[in-house]
Amino acid sequence: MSTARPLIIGPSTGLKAPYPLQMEGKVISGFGRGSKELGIPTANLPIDYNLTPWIADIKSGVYFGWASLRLPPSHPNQPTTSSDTTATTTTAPEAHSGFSVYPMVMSIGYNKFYKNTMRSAEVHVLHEFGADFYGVEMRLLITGFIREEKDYANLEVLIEDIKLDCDVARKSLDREAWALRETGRGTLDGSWLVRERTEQNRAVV
Ligand code: ADP
Ligand code: RBF
Ligand code: MG
Repeated sequence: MSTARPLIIGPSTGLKAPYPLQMEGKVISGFGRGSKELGIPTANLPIDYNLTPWIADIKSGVYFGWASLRLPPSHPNQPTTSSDTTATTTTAPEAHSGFSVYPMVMSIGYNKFYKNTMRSAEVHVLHEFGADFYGVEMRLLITGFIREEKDYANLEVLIEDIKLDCDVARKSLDREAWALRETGRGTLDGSWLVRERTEQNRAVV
């Protein structure tokens, strides 16, 4: 058993500095360790120290927040072409950029359990998808830190801890000051997640 830890992170009044942190990129292949088979697929993002300088200084561990995905029309979960109403209700009606918003939990670190030598950023989106979304644009609004990265005696206890992280993320985000204004359920500004194009993209076009 893992030791008891709080199910809610952060004050009910809202995020604390330095949050929110933003990150974006296209989903890449990870280590192929079969996270999916474990029931915890993680969408990996490249770490770019130029675009997100803060990532060099941030401590390794588990973070939570909101993710947006620009799923192609062919994807079964694309809100405008499918019967997936969950995504539609969490997306701003005025957001026509094609991004859908979901809660997420993520790991930034070396995966002590696997003794990686390179830092990775991997996101478990708290939603069931009908198909993979490799190559898709993902944006993250990181709202807080859950816990430090740990080593584990075996895979079972790692998975148990990750499931608890998912509960913590869901519960913590399910408060007015932490839920997105774009979902109609909160006051947190998530406009960056769904907007058409970021300043960074604009600069390279
Ligand atoms: P990899 O080692 O390539 O990252 P994973 O087993 O971690 O493989 O699976 C990750 C892939 O699964 C993601 O890139 C994405 O395409 C897909 N996927 C499906 N559902 C989810 C989800 N809820 N969260 C994250 N990725 C998901
Ligand atoms: N790996 C670790 O070695 N230690 C951890 O504490 C750890 N925590 C994680 C928490 C979350 C929410 C997620 C999504 C992943 C975490 N990982 C951790 C990474 C995990 O090892 C990785 O997803 C597996 O390698 C499965 O491929
Ligand atoms: Mg992965």
